[in-house]
Amino acid sequence: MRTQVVIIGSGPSGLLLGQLLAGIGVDNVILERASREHVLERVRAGVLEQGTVDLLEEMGVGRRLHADGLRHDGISLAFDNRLHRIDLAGLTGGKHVTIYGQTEMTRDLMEAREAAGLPTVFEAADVRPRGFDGGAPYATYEKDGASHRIDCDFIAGCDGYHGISRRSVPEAAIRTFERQYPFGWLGLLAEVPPADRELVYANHRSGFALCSMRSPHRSRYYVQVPLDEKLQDWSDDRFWDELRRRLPREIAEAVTTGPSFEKSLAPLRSFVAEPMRFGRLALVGDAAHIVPPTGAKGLNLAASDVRYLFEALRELFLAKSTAGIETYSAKALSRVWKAVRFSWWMTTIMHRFPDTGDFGQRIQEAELDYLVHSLAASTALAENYVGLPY
Ligand code: FAS
Ligand code: PHB
Repeated sequence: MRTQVVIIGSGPSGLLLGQLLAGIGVDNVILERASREHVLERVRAGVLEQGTVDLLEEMGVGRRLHADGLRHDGISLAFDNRLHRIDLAGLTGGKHVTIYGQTEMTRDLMEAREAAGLPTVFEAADVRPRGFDGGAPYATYEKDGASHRIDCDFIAGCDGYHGISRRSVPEAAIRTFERQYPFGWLGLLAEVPPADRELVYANHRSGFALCSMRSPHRSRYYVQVPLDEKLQDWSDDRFWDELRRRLPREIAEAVTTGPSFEKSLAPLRSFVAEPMRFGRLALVGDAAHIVPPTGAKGLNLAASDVRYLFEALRELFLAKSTAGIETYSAKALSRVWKAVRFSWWMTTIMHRFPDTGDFGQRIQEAELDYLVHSLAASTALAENYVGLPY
């Protein structure tokens, strides 16, 4: 079999890229390790930058997003039992974010791909990108007891942090940068109305908490937990008590509790692999970088990588020029590192670190006090949160 681009992974990166390439007549096949159902049931991100929304609209996949997405012009930071609103729109000349679950976005993209009759191989086992350091890349995989090969002109590694693409690059050709945080996030989804109109990020002596949402009837909450925490030790009641303990009274009293229908534990790390291209293989999204979800950047960074790689591949296939793919990595990394910095910074000021000490605690309190009372500091937070320009 032959195609122009093999895409490894059917998450947001792979689906966004596949849809854009098909739109300019570039054939592509997605090879996905998991089943269609498994990909669709994963609960992850919830905040879309305007650039990500624009991308979905450009590819004609914005109908449900417009109907169900919630426009948010601000967020609140909570500490010392007080709430401080950051006026995102007012501080950025009207920019905002849209609340729309990654699960819904993945469904929209998958249904659009299927409606266009574009091929995705689900439950493709042992996918391997090969020959990408030369001019004849191809991918192999196992399916239904048979081995398969797809020859192509380019391979997009959209297979996430645990994928095969980054691990297929010779160790000497890649450099990684990592910071692991000494805590994780325990997340819960419940069919209850949100505690506030907008998101609330709370810094409390017991730890960080986040009040988010998916719709006016579905709430998404997180609490910071130690790394060795066990999901089975967290009943719903324990979660609700701990969440409310960490919130200012006015928000805690507004929390509607109810049975959770999803609970998950995620470790937090910052990770970047450089470069993001190796011959005819490019790394995209979580395959190349991971950010702590505090700044709501992971999914949005995947979308900006896709935008850069799509422009590069359009040049390659339509203008027969390799200039775009040669600059893809530098362009993408410039924006990646700014988002990695912001996510690291927001994580350090909003979480309790075990080794902070008294001095560190006072510094964090001064940072927060300065942040919410300085126009310059609030503007810096706002312009990063809504998304820096591409
Ligand atoms: P993904 O990991 O989403 O997709 C990779 C795909 O490749 C998957 O479908 C996987 O099955 C497939 N795959 C993996 N290995 C393969 C192989 N060998 N062969 C074939 N296919 C393979 N971001 C935010 O902005 N806000 C959040 O709140 C947030 N919460 C998160 C919570 C969790 C638990 C996790 C893990 C991530 C979270 N993220 C969040 C980040 C997340 O949204 C990612 O940024 C986003 O999914 C990136 O999309 P992809 O790059 O497509 O990677
Ligand atoms: C979410 O709703 O899942 C969410 C929102 C904001 C974040 C992280 C996660 O910073």
